Amino acid sequence: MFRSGNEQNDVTATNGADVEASLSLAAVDSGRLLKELPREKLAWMLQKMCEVRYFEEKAEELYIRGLVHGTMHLSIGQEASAVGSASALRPDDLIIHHHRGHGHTIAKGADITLMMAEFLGKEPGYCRGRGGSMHIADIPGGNLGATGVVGSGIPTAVGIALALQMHRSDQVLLCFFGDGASNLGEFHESLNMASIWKLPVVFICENNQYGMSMSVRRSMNIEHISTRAVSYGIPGETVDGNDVLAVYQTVKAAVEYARSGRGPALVENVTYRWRGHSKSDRNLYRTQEEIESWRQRCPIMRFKQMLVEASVMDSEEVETIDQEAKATVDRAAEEALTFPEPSPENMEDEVYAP
Ligand SMILES: Cc1ncc(C[n+]2csc(CCOP(=O)(O)OP(=O)(O)O)c2C)c(N)n1
Ligand SMILES: [Mg+2]
Repeated sequence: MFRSGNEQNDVTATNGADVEASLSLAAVDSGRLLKELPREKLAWMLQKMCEVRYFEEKAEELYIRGLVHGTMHLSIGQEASAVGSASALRPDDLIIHHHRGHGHTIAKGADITLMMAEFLGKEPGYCRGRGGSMHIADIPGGNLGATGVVGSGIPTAVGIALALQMHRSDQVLLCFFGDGASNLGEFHESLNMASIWKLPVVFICENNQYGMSMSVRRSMNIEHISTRAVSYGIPGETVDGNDVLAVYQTVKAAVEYARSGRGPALVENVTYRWRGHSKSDRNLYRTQEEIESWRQRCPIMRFKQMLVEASVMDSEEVETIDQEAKATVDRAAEEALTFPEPSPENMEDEVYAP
C-alpha cells in the first residue's frame, strides 16, 4: 500500500459530500481485521471511542454549567480517526496533536481523571491546570501536546522526528492536524524537509470538511488532500476516517514504512465534526441535512455493528463496554471537580513568557 515517490499516482478517495460513493480507497479489508486482530484490541478500540464521545459530551455539560474557562473544540463524530490512528502505534511511539485534541489524548492512553482535571483548570491536571482543553500534554505517555496556533505542530513534528533520527531511535511520531492547516506554508515546507531527510513521522490530516466556517470545497481545488504527498515524493493515502479499522490498517502501513527508515507518509482521514467549530459557532455555513447525513455514519455505531455482525461480541458485550466508558468518564468528572485550583501564589509556576 505504501510506496515511495512517483509510483503512487493512483491515490484515490474523497473529501466531499458523497462519501460512501467516492471512498474507493486503498484496499481495506475490515473482514480480515475483524478475524485477525485480538478481541482485546478490538474491545480497546471500541472502549476508547466511547470514552472520547462521553468525555466530550461531559465537557459540553460542564461548559454549560459555567465550570470551564475559555472555549473548547469538540471532535464528536471524529472518534475513529483518533483511535484508529493511535492504535497503530507502539506504546513508546509519540504523538503531537492540535486544538481539537481530546480524542488523540484519550487514544494515546491518557488517564481520564487527570485529563478532566486539566480541562477544568485544576492543579492535579496534566499541565497543573495551566493548559486547559487545548494544551493537554502527557509527556511520559508519549503525548507531546498541542498549541492553539493552527499548523504549528507540523514543523515541530519535523524537529522531533529529526531528534528521533539523530538518536537512532526506532520510535515513530504521528502528527495530527486539520484540512485547514494543510493550506498553510509550513505544511508544505515541513513535508518537504521530512521527505528529504526521510524522517520517521506520519502526517495525519483529519479532513473534517471545514476550517472554522470555510468548506474544503471552497478552500482548495483538489479532491484529495493526500495527493499533496506527490509533490514531496512521499506516499499519500486517503481513507474513510469514520471506519476505525480502515484508519488502523492505513496508518499501521504508514507507521511501518516510517519505522523502517523509508521516511514520512501523509494519511488523510475523511471525517466530519458534528458540533460547531468551537463554542461560539452558530453553524450558519452548513445545513442540518448535511450534519444529519454524517450522523448516520457515526463511527461508533458502525464499529458496534461490525463487531456484532462478525460475531466478535454480542450486542450485550458491546453495550457493556459502552456503559463502562460512560462510568469512567462520569467518575473522572466527579473526582476532578473536587480537586483544588492553582492558588494565586503558585499560579505562575511553570508558565513560560519570554
Ligand atoms: C495561525 C492561526 N490562524 C488562525 C487561527 C484561528 N483558527 C483556529 S482553528 C481554525 C481552523 C482550523 O481548521 P482545521 O485545520 O481544518 O482544523 P479543525 O478545526 O477543522 O479541526 C482557525 C482558522 C489560529 N488559531 N491560528
Ligand atoms: Mg477542519
